Amino acid sequence: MEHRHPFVPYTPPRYAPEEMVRRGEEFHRLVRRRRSVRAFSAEPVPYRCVELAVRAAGTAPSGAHQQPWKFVAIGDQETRRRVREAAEIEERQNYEGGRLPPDWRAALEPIGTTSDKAYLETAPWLVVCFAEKYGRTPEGEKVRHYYVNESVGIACGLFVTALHTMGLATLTHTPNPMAFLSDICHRPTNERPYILFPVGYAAERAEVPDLTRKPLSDILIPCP
Ligand code: IYR
Repeated sequence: MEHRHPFVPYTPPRYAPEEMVRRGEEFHRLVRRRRSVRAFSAEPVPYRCVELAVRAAGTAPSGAHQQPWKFVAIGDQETRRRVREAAEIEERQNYEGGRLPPDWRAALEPIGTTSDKAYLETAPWLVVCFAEKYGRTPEGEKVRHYYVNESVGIACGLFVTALHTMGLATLTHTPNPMAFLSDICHRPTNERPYILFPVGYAAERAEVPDLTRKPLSDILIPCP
């Protein structure tokens, strides 16, 4: 038997053209100030803020509305220490053990990353996003998921933006490989670690590389 959702009216707000532009400019002014941060303050952050960021992430569009994401919030100091330890074991292989291919190393050179991942212990929260490669029916049958990467990527974009709007900092960290996160977070095999986010306030004297963003003309192309 085919199941269809009932359809309900949808009436998003409409704004006058000047107001549309004003709102767009205001949002851009907000998001342009976001930076990936690698130096965090140890100051506690209310769990409520993590909740709100995950709520925002959960509004993302997803393939067949399957919402194939799961966010695990780690606040406990000892667990954060274990994550740091495991991540650094992998990263030492990458940076010092020669596992990073030379072109990848060269691409990272300008941002100055190393195998030291102290921020994984300093930030008061680690939030691990898992992507559900497939789902399960209540009877335990596998359910195929569609566009998992696209869906979870958009959810993570909303997560990052929600944190930024609250004045919090994060970093999209993808320790490679990151299977250890499944063990530490006790996640089942249908869930693949996707991004590890340290969440907190930027350290008082945090510095970020002086990067510039591509001009609009490089990223918006009128179709010829
Ligand atoms: N996962 C490593 C390497 C790394 C890769 C990319 I692409 C970056 O933008 C930054 C780092 C690390 O976290 O150091």
